[in-house]
Amino acid sequence: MGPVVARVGDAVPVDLLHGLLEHAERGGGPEIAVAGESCSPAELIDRADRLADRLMPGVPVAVRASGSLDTVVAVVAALRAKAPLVPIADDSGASERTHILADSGARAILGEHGWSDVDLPVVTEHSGAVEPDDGFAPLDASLVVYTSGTTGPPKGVLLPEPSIAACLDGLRDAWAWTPEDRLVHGLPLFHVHGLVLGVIGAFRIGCGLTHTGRPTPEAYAAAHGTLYFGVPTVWSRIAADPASATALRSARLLVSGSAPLPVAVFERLRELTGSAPVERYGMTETLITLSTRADGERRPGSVGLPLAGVETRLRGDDGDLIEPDDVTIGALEVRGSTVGGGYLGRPEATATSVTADGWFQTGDSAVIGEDGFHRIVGRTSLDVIKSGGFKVGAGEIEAVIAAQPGVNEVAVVGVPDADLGERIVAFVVGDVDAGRLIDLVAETLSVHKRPREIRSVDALPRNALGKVQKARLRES
Ligand code: MCA
Ligand code: AMP
Repeated sequence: MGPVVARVGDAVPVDLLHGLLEHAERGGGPEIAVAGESCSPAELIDRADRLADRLMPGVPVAVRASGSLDTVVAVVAALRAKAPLVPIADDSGASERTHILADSGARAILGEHGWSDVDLPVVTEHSGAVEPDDGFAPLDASLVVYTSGTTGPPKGVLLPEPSIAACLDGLRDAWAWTPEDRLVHGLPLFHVHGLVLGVIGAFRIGCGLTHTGRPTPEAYAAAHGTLYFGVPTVWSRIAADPASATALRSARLLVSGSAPLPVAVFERLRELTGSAPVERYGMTETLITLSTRADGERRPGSVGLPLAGVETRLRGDDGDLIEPDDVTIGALEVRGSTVGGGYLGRPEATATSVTADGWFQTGDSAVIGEDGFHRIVGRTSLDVIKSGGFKVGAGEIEAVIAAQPGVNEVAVVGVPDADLGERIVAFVVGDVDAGRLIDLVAETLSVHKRPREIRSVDALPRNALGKVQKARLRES
């Protein structure tokens, strides 16, 4: 498969890999460096196309998404072959990956994965192939990204090419993102932030990319980029390390997202790096919808304005829409070209996620100013936890812990935490070994979903109807 380069002005969307393909065709272009390994755009396309030739359009394949060049090759290969890619967390436990592989219908895994419990065919650059399959309805999505909800196991979100293209083009505009940039981050490649913005974004724009491996302050400082992405936990660790933070003074733009950036971290970063960070907001289901702009005001505590092609509105508790007044809190609804294709195989969940007139209900509470700036003020459900920028459903963890002998009752909440934003805490009634329970969640779901703390309690606080009062647990 040779590089086929769509040109600006062709029917939208041009290839998601537009910028990378242009470099590969011409030769040269910026280095792609991932956790210490590097290659040129042409070398990357060459490797990816060897793998892509073994895949089939519309037939989903999975990858164990680690922060490695092999994962980036798999991402590019799947996009080249138009095979929907299902990224699976590198630190996933057995039950979570079994669920995702079965639910997504992935036919193969790209690259050697080292998971002894997984027996799907393996396709590499040099061996294996996805076989034609009679009667299979091809999936129309570039990615299927799994995300937690309030209850049940994670759901697969279909992300078609036009939604991804619209999101990245909106960000290009908001952040004045150009091929002259060098993007630096160390985010996981199994979520939208690191994968869509942090890899496909760089390749659509055609800028250089350094993935640092673990996103430590020292690694960010050593990378010499112009554009940096991080979750608030990463930024707060950088803000607490003045030597690393001041090394970012030469960067053009520092971008935070995936969870609220504390105002104190925003101010400290501005002081140490000489520039105020840009904050943007999004969801796996809608991709990025709001951002402050490189050429506009960067207001602490604000996620700015809708991207091109996106509209927002607020709905009050009484069901009526709220006029932007900078004060009244409402449930945030969004619609527009970045919104994805719904949940794979879950028509009911897809239908209930949108209003009758087609707006996606984010589950976040927000305030909108008369100037159009948005502030995210919380979530409508305490059963969705954001820890280190990872979204975790309380119900997933409760189900694992409740099944253990000795556990009579359990409730999981996100407790405010200076480093992680929220720290996952399980309140357990019963006779349990706390360390064992933590390990069990890590081995069953994923390491990043493990509770950081187990608190033994005599009883869970309940209201008159018998419902656990999670707000009281959160404050206890
Ligand atoms: C600790 N470890 C364990 C256990 N405890 N391993 C097994 N069992 C245990 N019980 C190991 C871990 O594997 C890891 O090993 C090491 O201890 C440290 O882990 P941890 O403490 O969890 O890491 P951390 O330093 O607290 O992580 C902070 C982080 C991380 C790096 C900021 O939270 C992170 O990468 N967050 C990014 C989340 C993100 O990208 N979200 C985007 C989704 P080792 O050292 O070997 O690894 S949101 C999204 O996409 C939307 C669209 C949006 O808006 O962006
Ligand atoms: P995910 O489902 O993992 O894509 O996470 C999406 C959720 O992350 C949103 O619904 C918000 O709750 C949260 N989020 C993302 N960006 C921000 C931000 N800048 N400020 C506050 N919350 C955010």
